Amino acid sequence: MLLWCGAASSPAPAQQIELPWVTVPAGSFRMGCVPGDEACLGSERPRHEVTLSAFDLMATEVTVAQLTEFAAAVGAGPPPQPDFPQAPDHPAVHLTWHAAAAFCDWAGGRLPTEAEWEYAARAGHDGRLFWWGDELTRDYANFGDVECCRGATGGTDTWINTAPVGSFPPNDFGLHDMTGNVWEWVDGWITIAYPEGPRADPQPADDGYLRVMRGGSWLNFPGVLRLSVRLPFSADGHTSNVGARCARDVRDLLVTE
Ligand SMILES: [Ca+2]
Ligand SMILES: [Ca+2]
Repeated sequence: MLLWCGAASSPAPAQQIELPWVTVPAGSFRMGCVPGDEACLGSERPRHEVTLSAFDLMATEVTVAQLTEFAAAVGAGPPPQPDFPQAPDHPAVHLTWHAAAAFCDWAGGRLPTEAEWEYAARAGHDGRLFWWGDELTRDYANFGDVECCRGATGGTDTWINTAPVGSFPPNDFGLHDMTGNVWEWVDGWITIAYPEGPRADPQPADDGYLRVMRGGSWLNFPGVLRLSVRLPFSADGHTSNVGARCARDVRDLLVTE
């Protein structure tokens, strides 16, 4: 099956799998580089107002255990392994965009839009480089050495490679590892810049050349861990620091009188 190395159609209908869904509340935020961010790139501009409806997002990255269950259910064969050991509660890696999208589809969800991802990652803290403040710290995230590109440890971060998901405190929406551990695929394609002006529930570009990953990883130096960073990457690319997290539309609430 081509699932692990290239494009594949949705392999099976949605299955019953227990995923740690969190409902992200509706709200507005400022998307893009925060003021004073000297590392800001053109693709992160202009900073603009975005209003979003509520949606569900996984509290953690997709795990090795979850991906293994998916692979077995759809007969995809074992997922690619990195060259370091991973326990079942570590984040799945070596996911192509297509494999990530197929997993989320199978699980009854979808990949988050970039706006959903950044809104969820900021968790109500506009104007900061990270949800907890402006300083990247190993008390909140698993990331790499200051010199590109190798893993590093310190403080709460005792992992050279991937850490078990949820090893660090959640943000104020209850989401773990939005910064660091593994990059996370989002829906849509990279653009050279954001459109001007406020937007409501923006849908991603539906055509393009490269897909987008967000959040940085265990391998990356601090500059690319900033919440506004958009990393372009081939949809067929897969490396040992690329994973995913699924979103889904909020289920209709049962209304009672
Ligand atoms: Ca580390
Ligand atoms: Ca992550």
